[in-house]
Amino acid sequence: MKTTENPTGRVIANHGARLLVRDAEGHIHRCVALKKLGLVVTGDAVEWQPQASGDARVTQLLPRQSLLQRPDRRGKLKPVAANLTRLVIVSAPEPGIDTLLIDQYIAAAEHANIEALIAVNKHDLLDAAQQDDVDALLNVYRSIGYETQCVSARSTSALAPLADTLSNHISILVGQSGVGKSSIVQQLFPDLDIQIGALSAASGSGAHTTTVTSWYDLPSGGALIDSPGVRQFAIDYLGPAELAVGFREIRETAVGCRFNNCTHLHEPNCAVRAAVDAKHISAERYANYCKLMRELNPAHPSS
Ligand SMILES: Nc1nc2c(ncn2[C@@H]2O[C@H](COP(=O)(O)OP(=O)(O)OP(=O)(O)O)[C@@H](O)[C@H]2O)c(=O)[nH]1
Ligand SMILES: [Mg+2]
Ligand SMILES: [Zn+2]
Repeated sequence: MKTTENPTGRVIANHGARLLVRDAEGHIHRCVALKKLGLVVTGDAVEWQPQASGDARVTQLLPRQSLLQRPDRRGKLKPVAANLTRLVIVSAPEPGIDTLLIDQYIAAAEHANIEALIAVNKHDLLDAAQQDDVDALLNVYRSIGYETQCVSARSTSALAPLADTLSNHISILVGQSGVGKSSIVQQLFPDLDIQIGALSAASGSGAHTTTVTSWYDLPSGGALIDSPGVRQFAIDYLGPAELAVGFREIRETAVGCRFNNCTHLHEPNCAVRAAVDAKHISAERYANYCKLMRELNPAHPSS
C-alpha cells in the first residue's frame, strides 16, 4: 500500500529531461523525472515531489489514456505527447499540402486510438481555383469520416470553425514546419507570447520555429498542444497488416478481397483495387498506401 501521497500535476512542456509540471492550483514547477519512468512527455499526468533545493522530482507516471509515438533517428519508438483525444493535422498552401504526411498522421492516429481532424490553414492565400482543389481534397477525408476544416490564423472569425470544436478535447496541432500551428495558438491565446516563425522562402521553415511541445489550457475546458514541425512522420514500425488498418476505407473494403492476407498491391480479386478503379477509394490515398507499404518491404515484387 502507498504510504506517501505526492501531489499530482500535468506536464505542460518537456525540454528533454527537464519538465514543466503544473499543479492543481495552477502553479508551475521545474522538475526532473526519475530515470526509471522513461521519457515523460507533455500531457502526461504525474506525481511529483518538491526538493529542499533545485528542481522538483517527478516520482510517478499516471496511466496514459493515449500516446502519440514516433520513431527516433535510430528507429526506436519515442513518446511525443500523452493523453490526447485529438490530432489536428495542419497543412497549408504555403509551404504546400503534403498528403503523404497527412496519411501518415492519420494512420498513427488510428493506431493510437486518437481522433484525427484535417485542417487546412492560410485559407486567405487561396484563389478560387486553389480553393476548389482544397475543397476536393477535404471532401475525400470527409467522405471517409474525418472532420475537416479550412481556416486562417489571420483573424478570429476565420479561425472560428476550428476554435468552436476544441472545447473538452485535448488536441495536439501537428504538421510541417511553417503551416501556422503556433499562429493558431497565438490567435486563440492573444495574451501569450508565442514564437511565430517568419516563413523563409529558401527553407520553408521559420527563424522562430517551435522546438518544444507545449500545453495550453482552453478557458472552455480541454487543452491545445503546439508541437514542432516535422518533415515526415515515419510509421514504418507498423507491419503490413497494421498499415492497412491505418487506412480506414481500405480496412473496411478489404473484407471483400479473395485472400484474407491480401496486401492490395498485386493480388487477384482484390476488392480494394476494384474500389480504386471504381473511384470509391481515392487514387491519391491508395497511392500513399502503396508507397508506405513498399517502404515496409522494399523487396516486394510490385515495387
Ligand atoms: N497568410 C497567412 N499566413 C499565416 C497564417 N498562419 C500562419 N501564417 C504565417 O506562416 C508563418 C509560419 O507560422 P508559424 O505559426 O510559426 O508555423 P508553425 O507551423 O508553428 O511552424 P513550426 O513551429 O516551425 O512548426 C508565419 O510567417 C505566419 O505569420 C494564415 O492563416 N495566413
Ligand atoms: Mg510553431
Ligand atoms: Zn486486397
